[in-house]
Amino acid sequence: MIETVATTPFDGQKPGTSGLRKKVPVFQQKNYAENFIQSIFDGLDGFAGKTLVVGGDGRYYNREVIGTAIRMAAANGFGRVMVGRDGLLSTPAASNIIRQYQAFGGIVLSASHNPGGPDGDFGIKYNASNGGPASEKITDAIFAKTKTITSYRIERSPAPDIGRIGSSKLGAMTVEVIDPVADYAGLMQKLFDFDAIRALFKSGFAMRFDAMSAITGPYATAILEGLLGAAKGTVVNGTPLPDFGGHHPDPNLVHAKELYDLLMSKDAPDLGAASDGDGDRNLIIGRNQFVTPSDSLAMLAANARLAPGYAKGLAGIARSMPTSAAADRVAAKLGIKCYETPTGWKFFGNLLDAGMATICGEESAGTGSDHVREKDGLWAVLLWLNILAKRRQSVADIVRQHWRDFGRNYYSRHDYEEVDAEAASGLMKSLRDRMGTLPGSHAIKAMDDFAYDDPVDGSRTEGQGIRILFEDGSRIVYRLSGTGTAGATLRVYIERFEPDAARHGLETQAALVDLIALSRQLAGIEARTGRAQPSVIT
Ligand code: G16
Repeated sequence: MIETVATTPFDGQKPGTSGLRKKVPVFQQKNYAENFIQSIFDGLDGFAGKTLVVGGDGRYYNREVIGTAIRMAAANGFGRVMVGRDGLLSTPAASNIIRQYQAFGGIVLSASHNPGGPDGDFGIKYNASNGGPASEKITDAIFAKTKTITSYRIERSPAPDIGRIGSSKLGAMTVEVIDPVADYAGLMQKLFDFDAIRALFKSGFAMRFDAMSAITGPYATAILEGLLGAAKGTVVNGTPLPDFGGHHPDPNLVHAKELYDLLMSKDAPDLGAASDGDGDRNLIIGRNQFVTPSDSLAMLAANARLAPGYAKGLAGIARSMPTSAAADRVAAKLGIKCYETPTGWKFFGNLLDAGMATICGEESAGTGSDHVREKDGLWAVLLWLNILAKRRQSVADIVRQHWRDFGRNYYSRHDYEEVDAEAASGLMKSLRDRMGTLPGSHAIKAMDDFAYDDPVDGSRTEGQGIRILFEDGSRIVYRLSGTGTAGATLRVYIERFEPDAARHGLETQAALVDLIALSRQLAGIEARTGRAQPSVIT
């Protein structure tokens, strides 16, 4: 029986960089999740009888909202819901399922790398039929619906048991509970040389994969330890927990410090890797060699042909604007285009759909390709393994050689988290106001507020971050995060290119010291936010 429940709009249900992300207690308010899910359906057209994929990263409150989403999908006329067993699907696996089964779209429950638990974060995101995060056109339509909603539709009967694989009915709709790992593992086997990677592990290659008590545990265990023969215990923190074991499932040098310390120690394995809450980010560390996400994108692109799935070469590379220009140098050498998009994986979708780019990446620990329409943590790890299996060199040797061939982009991101939102927007405004006057001073060549004209659909996206470009090619970028749930997070991206191989061995913060000081001075960060130091440096 379908019930129509009267409701009133909530303020602030505007999807950010990647869906709607809020604290769990916000989502737990009566009708809050229901309003947003109904607004998603109301913002879409033509899904009657079609398939919706539903899954999440297993964080606290996942199961409850999965049940609600299934009941609402039934009441709104979907023909079938495909849901991962126990409501689990990594973000890239959800993207794959949407594509593989030609679903109408998908609802992905995740707040990615943000902490979980009763006081942690939660999120809901809609992905379209290409498997990618909804375009701004769709998220704008959804947001408009959240402001005028008066009722939502829900099936009265409870959702079926999602703990067991199989098919059942809810009203007129079929609910299909699927193995969350199988199709994804099949896709990986098509892209990579599993025999070569198996031989690498057989030769004694040692690795540690930290799943951070999040979604990639089952995927990494099945693929690395199961299909590829990595030693038992290669995957650590492999059981997804609703609160991620009380940790912050963000694979960076702050939150994956234990892994970093191991890789810098005398007991280091050959490779250390980690993924985040929903499995789309990655961290790559070789023995004594951290690889920045921007460098990783460039190195994966430069070596992609070693993997069967990319043997024909790349159509193009795409990176988000704040990501370093290391990938641009690879594209230039390969004679292909490098596209510069705003932050947000959704901006890669059109380029991938149009066959203009094959590999994409972001400084925020995301890399991926046209195999799905999300970034993909385990994919990046497997491509690194494929490259290592073919080149039989250490990560450090591959990195150094890459810098010798292409030059090194010293690069760092400084985050000032949870600062006062008004102070942060005041800081951005003041930079914008000085756009005409700063160039000429401090060896600044140009300054702009990044805007993107999508070459496929012609749409224009403005106000995507303030870029200060220096005469020697260095760069400082300021933007406000679109994924935080408390106050504002100011991100400052600092980059300097070093062509001279004799100067490639500097410590990153030391190599950027002058630019870092200038980044604080130009924006008046301490005066405006009260922060003398960033909260996180990556
Ligand atoms: C999301 C987006 C990414 C973006 C990242 C950080 O990732 O999909 O494209 O780079 O947020 O965005 P911001 O700088 O606005 O916080 P995820 O892994 O959180 O879904």
